[in-house]
Amino acid sequence: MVLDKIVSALNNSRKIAILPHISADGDALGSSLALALALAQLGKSVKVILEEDIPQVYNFLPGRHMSEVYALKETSYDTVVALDTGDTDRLGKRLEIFRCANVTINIDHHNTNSGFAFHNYVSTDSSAVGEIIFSLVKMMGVNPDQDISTCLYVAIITDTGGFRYSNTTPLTHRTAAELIENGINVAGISQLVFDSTSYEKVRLLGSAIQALELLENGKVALISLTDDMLRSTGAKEEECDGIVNIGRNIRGVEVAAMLRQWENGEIKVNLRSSSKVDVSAIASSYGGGGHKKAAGYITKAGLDAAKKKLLDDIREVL
Ligand SMILES: [Mn+2]
Repeated sequence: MVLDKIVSALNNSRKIAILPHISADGDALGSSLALALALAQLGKSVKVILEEDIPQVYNFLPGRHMSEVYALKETSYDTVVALDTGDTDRLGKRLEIFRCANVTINIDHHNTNSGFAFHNYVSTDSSAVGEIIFSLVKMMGVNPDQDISTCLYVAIITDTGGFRYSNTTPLTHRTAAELIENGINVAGISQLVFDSTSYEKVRLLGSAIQALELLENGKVALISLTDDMLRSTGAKEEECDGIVNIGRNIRGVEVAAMLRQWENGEIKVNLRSSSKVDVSAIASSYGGGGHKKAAGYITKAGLDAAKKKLLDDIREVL
């Protein structure tokens, strides 16, 4: 089985790099830090290498001292593990580290995963990569302590929206139950992850709601976030995270989209589906990817053109 091979590959490595995807979210970060903490217990030299700083909301995660932002310094690792990463584009500049490793491992749950490593374990039934890492850590012979459990719990609650999304399974709850048995602070973690917002983000939410367009007889909700909106509210880029859900939560909406125009002109598109529409198929047609109900892509088209093309794509599948 692939996971057994991954365990022996990790056992045979001395120096390991763990790479979560760019714009790392709770699952990518929590899984990466949990695996790093477990490997450190086995005496491995291990680092989590990030594309950007850890978003403020995750600044409480245990094991964050084992992470650093990639600075093109070091590329020599025996083994590199990509987590929650659908394809090599999602590694950004760190693709260099990946390319230079002797052994490469890809552990993921996106149905669009391209199988880009030597060892590929892609479990689309897993709610979060954190759920996979929980099994892996135990297979490695490490007992998840409170720190590892906290990281994995964050991974799972963020990818399931607090056990609300359709990816939540009996195993998700069983895993969470074991993590709680390991002594984590459920209320404390939930508050930090879900119920703690900066004033600037609240202001950004206000302008996002103002900008929301309801189209196709209320079946499509679209939000465009401009630099101007970020500047005037003082919100940070990372605080755009989750804003797409405002549209998705409107009764009758089947597909919600958030278009975020970056300074370099590129547009990041986040898609959510609350119906049978498979948004990962739309994202894949632009070279992006994700899950059936949550996906994304980046396009170089202008904002108006990107919007028009996306609406055409959605209309076709509605
Ligand atoms: Mn994930």
